[in-house]
Amino acid sequence: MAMVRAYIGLGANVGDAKATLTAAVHALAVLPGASLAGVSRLYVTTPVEVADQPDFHNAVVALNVPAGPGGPGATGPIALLLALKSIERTFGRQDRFRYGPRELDLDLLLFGEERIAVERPEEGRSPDPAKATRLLEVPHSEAGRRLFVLAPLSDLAPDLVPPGWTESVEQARARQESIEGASAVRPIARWDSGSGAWAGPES
Ligand code: PH2
Ligand code: MG
Ligand code: MG
Repeated sequence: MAMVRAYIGLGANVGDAKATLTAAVHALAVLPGASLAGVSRLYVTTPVEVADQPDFHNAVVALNVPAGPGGPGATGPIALLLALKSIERTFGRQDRFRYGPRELDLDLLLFGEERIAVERPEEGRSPDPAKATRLLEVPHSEAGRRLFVLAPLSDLAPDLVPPGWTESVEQARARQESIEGASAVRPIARWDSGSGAWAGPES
């Protein structure tokens, strides 16, 4: 089976975010056919879009997954998206307003070299009608403008030029850092693959 490298953005700011993201890494690693290819540092980040909410914990995971095809028993990007939504629900994700606090957010950032813009399948939609019909876009439409995505992604793939981008991840990170300021994302721990956890000064 052909494999593809996917990158998934992880975020949380409700409950024990570090414990949640650690458990989410393990949930991703055991998805059918998937294998863990890398875990970024763990960051504490200043909230964007909606400023009046607790700081987030953010990270990025690299996952090798079956390339496809779709259809029943599917693999591929839509199947992965649905698996991410299912993990979010398992971790008690409540539906709140867009950009608001969340127990766990798993965003499909990149799926190999694929550029995708499709309607979300029924099961992947939000019950909120305002966002239910939003397209699934890969690369994630906002990834290039968010330091909380670019910094951890650059830990794993600094030289990668995602499909449709005109710069590398590290170039985008540096540009976005000059806009948001370096203090917007604070690395607090490195992933230790031996123990399967982030190990940092405070842990
Ligand atoms: N997610 C959002 C909105 N704002 N801010 C930070 N720092 N980190 C996030 O993961 C985040 C956010 C909606 O997905
Ligand atoms: Mg998100
Ligand atoms: Mg999301």
